[in-house]
Amino acid sequence: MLSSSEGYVSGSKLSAELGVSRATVNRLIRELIKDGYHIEIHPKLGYRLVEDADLSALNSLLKDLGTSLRFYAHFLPVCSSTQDVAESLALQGAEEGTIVIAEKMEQGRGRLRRRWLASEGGLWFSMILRPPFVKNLQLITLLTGVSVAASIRKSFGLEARLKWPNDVLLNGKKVGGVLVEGKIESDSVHYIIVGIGVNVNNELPPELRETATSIHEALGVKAPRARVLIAILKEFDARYSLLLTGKGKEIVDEWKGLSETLNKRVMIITENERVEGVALDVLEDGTLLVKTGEGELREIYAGDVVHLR
Ligand code: BT5
Repeated sequence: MLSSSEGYVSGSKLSAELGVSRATVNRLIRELIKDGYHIEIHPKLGYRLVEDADLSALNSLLKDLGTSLRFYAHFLPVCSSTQDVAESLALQGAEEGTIVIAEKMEQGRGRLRRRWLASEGGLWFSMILRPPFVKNLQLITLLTGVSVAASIRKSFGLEARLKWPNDVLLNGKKVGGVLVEGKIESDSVHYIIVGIGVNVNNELPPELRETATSIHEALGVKAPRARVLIAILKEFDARYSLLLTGKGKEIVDEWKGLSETLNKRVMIITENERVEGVALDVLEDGTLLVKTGEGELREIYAGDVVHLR
């Protein structure tokens, strides 16, 4: 009701149409606000949904998310790459759960220093982690992708899927990407920076229109970014706990259930070669298993996947 009306909707109208008391309306509105919806409350006029508020006032929402990780956000109207800002904070000792979020990035990046285009209206953020061990860190990429896909599914009912290793897809096009960087020495992790980019309400530049999409494009209306962010953080928190407690298999199983890559003919482009075959499985450490035309089984640790059909 709020999203289909331009202005305020009165508490009495909401309570009459929903068949619940005014007190229940009030409680539900406060729950929506906690979930990241920006709703203005006017003592006489009622409630108004602000379509996509800016992200500068996030910390009041992050305070009591009930997650194991404690999140704290630094908001920047513009920056080079949130990865770089987060890294310098990590080097200064910033705690696990520190987030750097930008309205737009001038030097956003993907893997292998590729460009990530990040204009206003999207969700671009980096999060500092300090996991206590080095084992299975590759799973952080997979668990982040699963968290983004799960958030989009639960928040908007859209069928987000995953492409190995780090793409989130909607209708076969890229809606989000994950970049995991970090500093690790022998057996200790100094920090990990998880970068997450989701096209929410940002306009896609012409060169991406064939291959990329946004939540706005898929939904037909603008989506509240704070809502998307909070959903991602909650989903991430739950799965990061799985990783820390040795339950990586659950992450991989969930990833497989959302995968668009498995059982497809794929071409894998790695640093030194191209491998063509069928994507058979993802192993417990996140490695992709491919069966080539010659019947050979290959384990792929890193690379780009092209879905052939
Ligand atoms: C990724 O790399 O998909 C990781 C993207 C991570 C972005 C986040 S945003 C917050 C944080 N700060 C940063 O500076 N980065 C992280 P990769 O798999 O290498 O894909 C890169 C490719 O995606 C590019 O070569 C383009 O083809 C395409 N691309 C660029 N911008 C895009 C966009 N906005 N939406 C969809 N595709 C895009």
